[in-house]
Amino acid sequence: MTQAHQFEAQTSYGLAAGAAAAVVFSSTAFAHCDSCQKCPGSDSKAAPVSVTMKMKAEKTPDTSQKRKDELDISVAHPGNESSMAAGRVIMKMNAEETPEAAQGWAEELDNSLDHEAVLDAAELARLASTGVLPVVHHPVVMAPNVPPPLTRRHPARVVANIECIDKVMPVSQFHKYPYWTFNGGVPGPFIRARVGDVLELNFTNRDSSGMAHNIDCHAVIGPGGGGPCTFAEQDETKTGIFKLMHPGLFVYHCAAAPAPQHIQNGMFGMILVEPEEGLPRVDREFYMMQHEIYAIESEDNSSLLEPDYESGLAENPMYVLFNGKEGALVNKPLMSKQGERVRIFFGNAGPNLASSFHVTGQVFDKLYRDADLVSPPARYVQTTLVPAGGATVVELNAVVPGTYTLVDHSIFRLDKGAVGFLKVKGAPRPDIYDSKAMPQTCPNCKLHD
Ligand SMILES: [Cu+2]
Repeated sequence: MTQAHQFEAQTSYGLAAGAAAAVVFSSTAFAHCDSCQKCPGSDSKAAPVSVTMKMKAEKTPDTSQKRKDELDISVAHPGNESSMAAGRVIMKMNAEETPEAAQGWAEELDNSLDHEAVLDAAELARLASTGVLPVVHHPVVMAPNVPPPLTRRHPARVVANIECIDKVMPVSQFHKYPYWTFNGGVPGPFIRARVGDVLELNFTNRDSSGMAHNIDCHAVIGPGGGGPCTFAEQDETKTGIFKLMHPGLFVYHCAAAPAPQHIQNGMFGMILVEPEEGLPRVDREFYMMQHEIYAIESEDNSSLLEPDYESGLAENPMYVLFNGKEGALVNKPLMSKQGERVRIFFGNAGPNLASSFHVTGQVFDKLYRDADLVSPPARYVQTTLVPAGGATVVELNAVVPGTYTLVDHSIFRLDKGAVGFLKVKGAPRPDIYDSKAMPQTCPNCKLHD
C-alpha cells in the first residue's frame, strides 16, 4: 500500500432467519483522498471507487433485530492502480427489511433477476389486481387519426392487437418501397391508454418473408421495452403484459436485429399514456410521424427501392417522410376550421435524424416539450427539436384561415419529402393578416399551397 485513502460506505442487506449466508456485494463507495492527485475526482476529494466484498455472516438475526456489521477491506483504486485504499464499510439491515421479507434471498446476491425471491404481500396484491381490471379492446386507428380522448377515470386492462404485414407501398410519385408495416400502415396504429392501465400487447407476425419481429415500446418499463416478450417468428403471436407507469407520448418500434433496418422499413408507431386526469380537451387531434429511408433503386426495376445499409451508416437518406410517404399530408392535408384548437401528436422514428418540427405561419401556443405531459407546457414556441426515438405534443389556435406548412426546419429535407399541410377554413381576418396587393406564392414552391 503506497498511499492511505480513507473511506466509509454504507449499504444494506437482508438475511433469512436461521441462515448463515455468504453474501457478495458490489457497491460504489466514495473515497476521500488526502494526498492522491491521480484518481478521478481527486480535486473534489471524492472519487468513486468500485468495491466488491465478501462477508460471512457470523450471527443469525431474529425477526426484530436491526443488524450492523462492519468490515475492514482493501480495494484497488481506479486511475491509480499502484495504490490501494483501505477503509471500513458499515452494513446495516434496513428496519423495514425483516428476515421474513428476505426469506427467499439466494445465497449470492447481485443485481440480476432472482427467480427465487419471495414477493411481499403488497406486491402480490398489486399483481393480483391486474387480473381483475375491466378489459378494454383497443380499436385499430391509423394516422393521421387518433382514438377519441378517454372518458374513464379508472385503470383498465387495454388489449391491443398489432400485426406485422409486409407490403410494397409508394413512398413518392417515383418510387415504391418494400415496407414491413404494423397493421398495414406507416406509421403503425395509435394506441391511447391511461397511466396505471395494464397494456396487453398481442403481437402477431404475418411477415411473409419469414423475418422475426418484436415491439420495443418506450412506455414499457423493463428490459428491452418489452421486446423480448413480444419477439415473434413467422405466424407466431406473442403477448406482453405491461403496466403503464408514466404518462406521456411514447414511440414504439420493432427492435429485432438489425434494428435500424426494421425501423426504416416502417415498423414504428406511438402510444399516448394520458395522465390520470386526462388531457385538456381540444377541437382536433392529429397523429404524424417522421422517418427516413436509406435506399437505392433496384437494378431490375428503377421504381422499386431496396434498403441500403451503407447510406444508413452515412446518415444520408434518400427520403425524409411524414407518415410514410411523400405527399401523405399534402394530398390529404390535416383539416380544421377557423377558431378551432388543434393538437398534433408528433413522433420521430429516426432511425438517424433529429427533427426540427415547425408549422409555417403558426406558433405553438402550447408545447409539451419532449412529450412531457406533466410539467406546465412551454408557450409560444416557433420550432421544437424532436430526437430520433422521441416525440412531442404541440397545440395551436388556427385563427387566420389558409394553408399552413408542416416541415422539418432542417429545410433541405423539404426536397426529400418532409412536408405536409394543415388547412384552416374560415373568414378572412385582415385585422391580423393583410396586404396591399394580392398575396402570391412563388412558382414550383413546395412550401406553399
Ligand atoms: Cu421487425
